[in-house]
Amino acid sequence: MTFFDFGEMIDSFTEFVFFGIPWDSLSTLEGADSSKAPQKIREITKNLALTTEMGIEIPNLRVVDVGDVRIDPLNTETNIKEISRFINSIFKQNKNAIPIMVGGDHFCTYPVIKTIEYLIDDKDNVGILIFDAHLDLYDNYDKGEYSHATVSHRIYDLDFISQNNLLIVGTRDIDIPELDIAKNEHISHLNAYLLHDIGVDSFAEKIIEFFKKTQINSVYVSIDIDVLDPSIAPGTGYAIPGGLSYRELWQIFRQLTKSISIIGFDLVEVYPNLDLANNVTSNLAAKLIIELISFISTTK
Ligand SMILES: [Mn+2]
Repeated sequence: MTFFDFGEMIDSFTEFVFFGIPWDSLSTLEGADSSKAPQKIREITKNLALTTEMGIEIPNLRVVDVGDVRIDPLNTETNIKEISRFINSIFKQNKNAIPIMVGGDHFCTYPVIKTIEYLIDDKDNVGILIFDAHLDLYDNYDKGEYSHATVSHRIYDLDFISQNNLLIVGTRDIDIPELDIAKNEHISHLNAYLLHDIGVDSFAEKIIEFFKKTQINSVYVSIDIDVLDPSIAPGTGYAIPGGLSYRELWQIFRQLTKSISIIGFDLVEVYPNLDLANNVTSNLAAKLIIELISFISTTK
């Protein structure tokens, strides 16, 4: 029994559907493997207590774990199709389900958002909020147009995405070509240092204001674990100093869910083989997921 499978199968009462994408082929790191993260993060929940920080009983949250998408490490196009088929089948069983994906490298986010684009009715009111140390805005990287370093650019290229509904938060490791793209296209990002300048409540307010000013009431959230400080999340590919604390991200989630509805989210870039022996990063990931589920559930 893990945190994510207290429901047996998807039915009309299911609120959240949890699944893994064990796909790590489009990372630029050698010798690090995020494909083991979905299973690791499930396992780690067996050691955690059964209430959230606010005292919500986790077994009462209506989450169903439907397993992992079947991945062919060598075939990007096949995987994109398979991910789409997998998500379509979730929505066929319950069209109001909130999908929760655990990667895999950050590229896994792209096929999820691309599929959701076709499944939501009211695209004009939906935005994308990415938590990441990086912009991931390269148009091409060494593996071509599909890479974990190009994922934000591919998302930006989707028809329903523009500079008005895409926000990247927690950035602090930006390359010159990416910064040029962000400037030329007017893509907004909130650097991590700003949080320390203005405090977490104002920082969360800035995120909410960004979406509210274009009448966006629903967002899909993508969390690259490297948005957090590597001192608390060492099991990731690029350990960039100056990241958010667990408490800061938790507080942002708490504030955000009071004003904006979250239609799906993912957590990517956990590399269990780079983690410490006590699995601190997977533990953090499991905790963030369950706390965010409970914030979404109690504000609906
Ligand atoms: Mn990143």
